[in-house]
Amino acid sequence: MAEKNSFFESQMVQDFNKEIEKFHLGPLWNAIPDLMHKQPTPQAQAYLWKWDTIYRKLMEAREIFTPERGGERRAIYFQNPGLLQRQPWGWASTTQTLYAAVQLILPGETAPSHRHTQSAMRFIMEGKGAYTIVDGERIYMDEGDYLITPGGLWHGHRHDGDEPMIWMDCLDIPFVYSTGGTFFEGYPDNLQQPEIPDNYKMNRYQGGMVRPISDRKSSIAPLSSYKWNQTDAALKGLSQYDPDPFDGYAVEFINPSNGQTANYNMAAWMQRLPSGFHSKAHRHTNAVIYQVHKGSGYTVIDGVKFNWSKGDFFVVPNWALHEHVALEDSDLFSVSDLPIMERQNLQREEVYDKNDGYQEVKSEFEPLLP
Ligand code: GTQ
Repeated sequence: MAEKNSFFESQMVQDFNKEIEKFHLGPLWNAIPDLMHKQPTPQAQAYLWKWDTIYRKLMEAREIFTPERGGERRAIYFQNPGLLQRQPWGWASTTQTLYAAVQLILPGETAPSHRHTQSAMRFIMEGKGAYTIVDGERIYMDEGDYLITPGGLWHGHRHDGDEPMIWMDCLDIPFVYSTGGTFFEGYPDNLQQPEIPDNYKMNRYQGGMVRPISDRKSSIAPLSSYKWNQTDAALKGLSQYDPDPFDGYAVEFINPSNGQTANYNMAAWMQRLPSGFHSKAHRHTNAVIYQVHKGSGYTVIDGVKFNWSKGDFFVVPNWALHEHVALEDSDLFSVSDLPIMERQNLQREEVYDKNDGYQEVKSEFEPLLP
């Protein structure tokens, strides 16, 4: 090996590497260890943002930025510190493939309609009275609701209620960016007006497990909003029995016409961890962004303890060992790039088999506070 290294470091090889660079050519012998490491080494890091910090900054943004002034949404996104250095275009995403943000809309505000090739989802954290209009359907949003905005559909938001509303956005922005497939278009006339009855899609799917016969071949999910009371009912039913050893009681938001994930590139889950639950550790290729909807506890990620409580966001990067511990009854919302990994045949999973399946905690993450 020493011989090999000295060969690569020899003047002859180094000079040649430099020489071909002038012609925009690159030597594979230099690149391969970085390009093809033995297992995933994502630049995205395990990280956690405290709700206190997020909330404080949203309240500051409230004074500084308005959708009227900026013609855009008041959203603050999560910049993974590991990706900051990497992105030459000056912004960092939350994981390698996904972008997540919190969005604040105040009574009387309008977020103008637009459409883009990226797919979006929203998870409603606080407030009521705002609606989104997606592809001409007005959908009212309440706490705990999960909504999808498939790529290419017009969407804008409006708040006619009387208290601030905050939700989580997640989009496949970095993934679409890396493919070069980005298109974006503003709606010509501020907010697209409803073109079909309010809550039309939800009304067509009241039965839950039956689909209208016209939807046998739907590819875009024919349901746009997944109400909290149904998610909660599903979790209550599930939690009468044994939990999944890694994820507790967990359900996935699906496209009811074909059983696939509701959003083409993003899998969204709600998982319920009863007080005292301690999952076994495992790792998988897909990276996950968590939002603590309820409760408190901690997650051990590659030996580091991340304490979480209601409102916090945290990232489990690709291939990082992780296990969850609930200190009170907790609900974790999460979104991941599982469908991307599965479709590319990149998904792998590995159970941690040492120490009864629990990691040794080596240190504790120190979150940045406002
Ligand atoms: O609300 O439509 O955080 O288009 C990023 C892009 C939110 C939205 C984001 C978007 C939106």
